[in-house]
Amino acid sequence: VDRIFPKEHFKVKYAVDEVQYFHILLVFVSSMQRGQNTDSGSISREASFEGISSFQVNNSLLHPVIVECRLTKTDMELEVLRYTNRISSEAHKMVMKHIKPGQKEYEMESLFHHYCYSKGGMRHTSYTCICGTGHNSSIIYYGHPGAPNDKTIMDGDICLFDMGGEYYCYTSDITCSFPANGKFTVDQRAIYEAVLKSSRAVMAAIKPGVKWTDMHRLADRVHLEELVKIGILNGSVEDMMKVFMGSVFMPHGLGHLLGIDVHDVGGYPEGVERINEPGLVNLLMGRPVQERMVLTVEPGIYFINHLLDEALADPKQSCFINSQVLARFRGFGGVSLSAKFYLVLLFCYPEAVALSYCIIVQGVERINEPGLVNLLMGRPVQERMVLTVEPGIYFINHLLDEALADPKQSCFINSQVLARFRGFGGVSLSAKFYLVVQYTFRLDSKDR
Ligand SMILES: [Mn+2]
Repeated sequence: VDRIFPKEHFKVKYAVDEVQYFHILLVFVSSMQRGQNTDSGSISREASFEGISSFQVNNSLLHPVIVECRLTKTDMELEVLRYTNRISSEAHKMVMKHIKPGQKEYEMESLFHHYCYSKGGMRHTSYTCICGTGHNSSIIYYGHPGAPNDKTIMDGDICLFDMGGEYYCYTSDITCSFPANGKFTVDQRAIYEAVLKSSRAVMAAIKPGVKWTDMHRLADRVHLEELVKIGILNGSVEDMMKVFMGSVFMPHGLGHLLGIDVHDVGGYPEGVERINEPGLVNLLMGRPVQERMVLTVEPGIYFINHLLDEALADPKQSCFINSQVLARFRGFGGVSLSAKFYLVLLFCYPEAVALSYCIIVQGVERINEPGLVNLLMGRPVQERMVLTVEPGIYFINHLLDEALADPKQSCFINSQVLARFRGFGGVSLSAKFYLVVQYTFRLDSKDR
């Protein structure tokens, strides 16, 4: 840190009533909180610091209040969310322009990141990019470390790219489906049109007061009607709804709250129960739609082998399936489209984790003097250790000020010459250094 800003600076920047430096926090904070995320089930990390045990702590009071604050957005929050969505949309378009069969899925992920960061200053994405092509587009959370977008994109593949950039914690979540070679097959177009239709039906029906669960069912209904037209299903859509046919093709929820988290909090406050039926059980929000909520509308139709097999094995569902036509869609993948929805249209506690990399082995004490106290290794150098050598000289204002204020140090300083170096910055160089069996190798400069 070059400058330690006064408290007033943070008061204005974060619009808060009270600011305290960390070392004062101990005597300042009187209550902390924790709470459960209704989506992940995780318990939020509780604030803690040395000495917290000497305070009376209520750790349940604040959570529901913060959740409600995050549920509906202020005008300024909406502005940031519009920004993240605009840049992410442009990034998706850029990816579409550059895709060619023969490339790897991760090249598309990388392009998306590059656009978001270079054009939008968005260093992070809201979640791991999902770049499913071909059959991978039916894998709902494809792209995770076990399936890291590493397939070669083939001619004829349908792509389902679900990616969103994040700006100052504010997220976006955009899904596009399109053919890799730029030309829909007849079947791809039919499924795409079916999903587009459900998306539009929901967008037309959504308004303050409607139940989000009803919107999910509406999307299911449109999908089933369209799948009948395509010939994959036959019979009464009403009867299909009774046996949850919709969830065979859209196992996830229609959409979710969006904000400081991509699956934002507040979907199931106390008193709102999750509906325990296929599909709907995965809906991340169960409450009525309100003004200033931000929701994603992202219906999809997927051909997921194990779900299709289950449906075919269940007489209550298989009676609606035309298995010959369905066979044509095995391996098809999936199509999903998302539209962001603001009804007209908190607090950000990013988990700032201070990592301390102290390698302290039993018996090796850290030397408690300025500079040396920050040395990350205190033991003698040994063979086969790998160490960096990275000295630097920096002109850090508050450190220089401290030195000038301390007679023991200031007596050595030529303050006139030093003044010239204020604002200079710093210089550091690093060399990697190995001690291998008594020999010291200094790497060539090209290897630095
Ligand atoms: Mn989503």
